[in-house]
Amino acid sequence: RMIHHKCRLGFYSTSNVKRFEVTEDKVPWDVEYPEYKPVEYTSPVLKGKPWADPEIGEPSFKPKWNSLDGKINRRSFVGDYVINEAGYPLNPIGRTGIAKRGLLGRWGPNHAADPIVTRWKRDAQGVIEKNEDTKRPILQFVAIKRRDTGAWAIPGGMVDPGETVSATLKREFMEEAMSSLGQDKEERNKLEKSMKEFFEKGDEIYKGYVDDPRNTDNAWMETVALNFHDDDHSVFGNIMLVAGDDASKAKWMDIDNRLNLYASHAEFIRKIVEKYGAHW
Ligand code: RP5
Ligand code: MG
Ligand code: MG
Repeated sequence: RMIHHKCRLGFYSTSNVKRFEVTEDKVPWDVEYPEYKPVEYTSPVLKGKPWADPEIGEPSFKPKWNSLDGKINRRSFVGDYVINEAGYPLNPIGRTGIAKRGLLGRWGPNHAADPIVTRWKRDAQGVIEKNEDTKRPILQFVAIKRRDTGAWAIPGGMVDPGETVSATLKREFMEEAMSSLGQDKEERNKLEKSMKEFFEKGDEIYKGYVDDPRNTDNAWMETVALNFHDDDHSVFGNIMLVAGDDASKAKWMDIDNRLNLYASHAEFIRKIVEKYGAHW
């Protein structure tokens, strides 16, 4: 049974709202917890945002839970989620200490996509570098530093209504890690084309719930994470990573067991390490 950690402890992400304490054993909804009084919190930033749902109970708001609601995907990868008596969807993993939406725009699942772009670490001669202890080759991935929490992360983002996951993967990667301006049109087109090809063939690494610090009892993150491997540096060899949008830095980060990343991103990376037998 999955349990969440980063959306259960201390203060709600980038706020001064303290979560109601939920110990690990009290996470599942089927464990009785009569004293449970989650703090209600919806960030004021959601007000009037076209990408955010209206309040539950607003007469015009008739969400189709657990289904494709027009262009909005309200299905969960975890399975059908429960709607409580008051009409609020319940986090499929369990209690978080916060009720309402927090910073998340959608009630229920908020769908994201995470592009994990990897390559082998090579020295100046192009020889793949191995770790001295494990003798295994070292993988690198494109990491960005998030502006909201300052944590290093995969350059992922939300799937827009009606958008395909593959379009989100490429768009978010280019926005957050390749925002170099001042290129001429021809160069820009060439780059677009090469990225389009590169992001066509990925390997699905994870699909499901994310232990995101923004999760609440009624809204949570889910993602599809795909790995795109530039084996011989032929795609990214000449491309400079430039942070943009909600990222303040972008770089190739060496992968090992000290990785400390946003949400459950290190778990996704770990799966890629296993796939390639790389150093950890
Ligand atoms: C995480 O939040 C996902 O794994 C994805 O990386 C990210 C999407 O949210 P934003 O980057 O758009 O804030 O849960
Ligand atoms: Mg983004
Ligand atoms: Mg993002």
